[in-house]
Amino acid sequence: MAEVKLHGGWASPFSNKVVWALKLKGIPYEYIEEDLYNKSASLLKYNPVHKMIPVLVHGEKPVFESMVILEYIEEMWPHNPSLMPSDPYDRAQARFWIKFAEDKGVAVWKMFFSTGQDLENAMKAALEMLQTVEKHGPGEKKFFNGDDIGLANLAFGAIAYWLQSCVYRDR
Ligand SMILES: N[C@@H](CCC(=O)N[C@@H](CS)C(=O)NCC(=O)O)C(=O)O
Repeated sequence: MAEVKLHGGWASPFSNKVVWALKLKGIPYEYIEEDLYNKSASLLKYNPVHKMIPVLVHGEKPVFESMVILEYIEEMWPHNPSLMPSDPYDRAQARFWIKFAEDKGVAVWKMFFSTGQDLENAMKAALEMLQTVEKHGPGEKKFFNGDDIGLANLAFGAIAYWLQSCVYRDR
């Protein structure tokens, strides 16, 4: 198997999503912790467009954008376990919730960096997002994919990662 490397950052939920997918599938990889104030030459070489983590390098081929990386991992190593349902309708549902997490999860991040009315708005949006998942999400199912963990869970896992960090805000 071509060598797999991940340029990431411990605090980044985007980076952790990729770590979780690689671990779930048991794919061996080399992890390179990036200092975002002093990015490595490799990171700048592999992600010249956004210069951001995470970047997965498979062989010498870089893949960036966390959800694009997760889809790449799923397509490259589809088994052990599969992280997308096999049924096309269920796949569409999973993709909907992934997009929802991507679009709405940012409200949680905004709670870190805003004050006053902006903070109020971010808190309201974050609460609405969580209530929507509670009302329309997996419900009694264990995971979005039913009994099996999937990419939608990893997308929301990143939000949970932010939320646990929010606990420390202003302490
Ligand atoms: N949409 C991107 C977001 C990645 C992102 O925001 N990465 C941050 C760390 S959490 C980063 O590399 N920031 C460095 C910078 O902006 O220069 C993804 O999903 O991968």
